[in-house]
Amino acid sequence: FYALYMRSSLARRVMTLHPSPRVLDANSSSPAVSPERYWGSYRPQVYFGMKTRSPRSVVTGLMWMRQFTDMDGNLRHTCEQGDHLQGYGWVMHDGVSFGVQEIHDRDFTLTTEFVKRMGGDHGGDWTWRITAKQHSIASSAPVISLMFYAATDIQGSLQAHVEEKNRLSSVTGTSEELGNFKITFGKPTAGEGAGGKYARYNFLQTRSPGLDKLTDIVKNSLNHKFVFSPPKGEKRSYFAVDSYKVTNHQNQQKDPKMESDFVVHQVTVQTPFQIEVLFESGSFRERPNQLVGSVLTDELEKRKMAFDEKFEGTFGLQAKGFTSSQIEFAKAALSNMLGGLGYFFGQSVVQSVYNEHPVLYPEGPLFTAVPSRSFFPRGFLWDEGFHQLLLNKWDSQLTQGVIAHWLDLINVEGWIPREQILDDEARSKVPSEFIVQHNENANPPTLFLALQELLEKLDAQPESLSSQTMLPFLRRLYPRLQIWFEWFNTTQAGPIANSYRWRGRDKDTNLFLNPKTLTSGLDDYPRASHPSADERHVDLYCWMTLASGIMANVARILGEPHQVYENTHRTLNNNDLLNELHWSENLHTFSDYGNHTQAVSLQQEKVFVPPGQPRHQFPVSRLVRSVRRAPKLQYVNALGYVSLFPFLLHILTPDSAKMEHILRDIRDPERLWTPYGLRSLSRADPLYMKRNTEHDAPYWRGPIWININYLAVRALHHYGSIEGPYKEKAATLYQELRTNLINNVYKQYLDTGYIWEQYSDSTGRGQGSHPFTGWSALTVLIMAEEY
Ligand code: 6A9
Repeated sequence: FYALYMRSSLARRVMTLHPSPRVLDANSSSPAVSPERYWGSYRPQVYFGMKTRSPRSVVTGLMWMRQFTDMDGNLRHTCEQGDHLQGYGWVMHDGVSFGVQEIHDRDFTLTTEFVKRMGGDHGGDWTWRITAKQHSIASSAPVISLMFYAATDIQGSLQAHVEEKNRLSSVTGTSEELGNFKITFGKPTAGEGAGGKYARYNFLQTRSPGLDKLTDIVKNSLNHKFVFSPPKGEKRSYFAVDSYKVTNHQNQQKDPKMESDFVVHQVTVQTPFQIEVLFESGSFRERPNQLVGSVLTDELEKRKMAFDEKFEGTFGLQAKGFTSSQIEFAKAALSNMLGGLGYFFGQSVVQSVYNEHPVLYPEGPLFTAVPSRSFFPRGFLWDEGFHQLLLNKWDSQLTQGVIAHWLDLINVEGWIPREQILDDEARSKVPSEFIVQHNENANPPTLFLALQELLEKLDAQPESLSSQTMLPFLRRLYPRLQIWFEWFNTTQAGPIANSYRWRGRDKDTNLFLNPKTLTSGLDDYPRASHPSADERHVDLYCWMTLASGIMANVARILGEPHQVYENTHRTLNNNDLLNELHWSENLHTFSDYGNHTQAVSLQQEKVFVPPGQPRHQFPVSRLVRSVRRAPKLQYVNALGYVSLFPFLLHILTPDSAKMEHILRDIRDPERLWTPYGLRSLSRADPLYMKRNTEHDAPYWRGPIWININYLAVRALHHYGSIEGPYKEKAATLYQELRTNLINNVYKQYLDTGYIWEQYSDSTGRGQGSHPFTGWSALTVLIMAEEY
């Protein structure tokens, strides 16, 4: 019985939150405490939508489709690479009160703007303005249907108000957190001040089983029977929302979610046109006027000017002589990260060795930026530390809020799930095998980089507003930081004193050229060929060196005992220990250590599928790993990002003779140097640009990643400005690498309309998911030379 009891209590630990008081009060996101940040574009996964920072918020959004085209399925809603848009994203966004986005569809551009206005007790009002223009005057102007919608998510209700047959003029509604509100749909005009336009209207009012189903509901309701018949134009039938039948199946289940209201207002009109949608909060009683038309235009102008001013004040790109086009690019990069902030609420699916099956983590909110609105519109732990390096320059309060949300997700063990897949919308984008998060798995604690920035700001501007909130913030954060640090320090400890090892490497070694280490963030970067408990990883060693140093600083600032952290930091920061554990004298580089052989390759192999499975009588061919020479304990011969970590995180002393090798490898085109930035793995490495499996293309085995390049430029700047024998060399490389990175990311943006997940080391071309305005947006900091 005792054993059983122990087992079940151990099994609960993974899903038990840490008991220390939360950093964020329960009402910290409420409209009473934080009205300015209540409404926002916190739905990064849709092209245009808003919600409030509250659980199960009422959401609003936009879908659109072009009429009279052969193109089937051109309904746009969630950001999808498959839509093949020529580019989309925020060109201005202040993270709080307004944003301007441009969406370039095939032959027209939609500009989506929003402006908020404070008043009342529920986060105030806002207005949207959608402006549509065709690309080329040569062809006939496209007819477009905009579908504005509002949807509840289990709680709250919506009522549609229809006038003139099919035109939905407004939606009124009420919900727990918003009280009463009204959404009014303006009629399309040819532009501000211009007259009305011929338009057709349709609407849909139905129930939805969940926010992840909205696209399907609209698709299934489309009917081609409606006629578009402008005064002087051709009569043509067009697609519109009509009716959506709740299926019996759904009815029988009595799904509480079927209580959710979903209302769609469709306007079909020819470009050019402009439409406004006005949200008014019931508790906002004394508004001077409505936020529409010229009032809206004036308000937008004011916000744009304020944005431009703050941007220049923060990053100084004009003063540095960048062209206006380069500055536009940088504004778009920042704005996209701000516009990519999401508010997610729900539960992770987690598992420990004590759980036979995955279990649900407690429900909770996460306010976070996301790496990519199309492909990964959710929170990733180590990405977030990089995001906050940029966002902190713009708005430290925001950074504090985001860090607080992440640390409030920590469990009693001190573990934070790496990838946050919290609600149905998020889950709908992830294959099931990737959903479960395991509690032995880490991810680099980059939030310490962000904290380092915050501490520097506290030091430099002790009087600023953010510094005033900093001490209480740090005080509440501290117990959680302690247990987080402790979790790394114990669960990721290495085989010998003061060494560290990433857990959670791929287990099935004969299927991969090199078993992956997803937890390190560098996925397929080559590590020891045979994962074992004998491994030690140099990047993790360096992360722990950084983390212990920041822990010591925070403890000191708070007047808490800091000796233990300081000792750890002093030990790890000692270059003798670093060299002893990780310098390979043969290879002249810092390196992982483990059970390793270089003599591996993927070979075609004919295998018979076991009897009983389909096709078992036929041999199938698959790739398996062949190992030509047995592995042995040794340094892992790979030269690339991992080798650079002692330099990247400023652990090397400026007079270290290792600097010589590092700077040489960096500048060597046969190794890491390219005209577009530093490649992730040396060109001379045996695994350079090698696939890991049939289906796994090289990822961190050559391509250029901006997060690590940011750290590299930052390190060159650091070593180039402190005394030491390599000062000059570092300063020269700094200029070169900085220029290459800026030029390429900017050029690719001009060429393709996007900022990308990574860049080809042979052509500089953007590749992988896009838009990727997570860490690739750090280019702004490289331009601004803010490190
Ligand atoms: C797969 C597929 C629609 C991989 O930027 C997020 C992470 C980084 O943290 C990590 O360092 N990316 C990098 O190596 C993307 C990870 C995406 C995993 C989800 C699901 C979705 O298909």
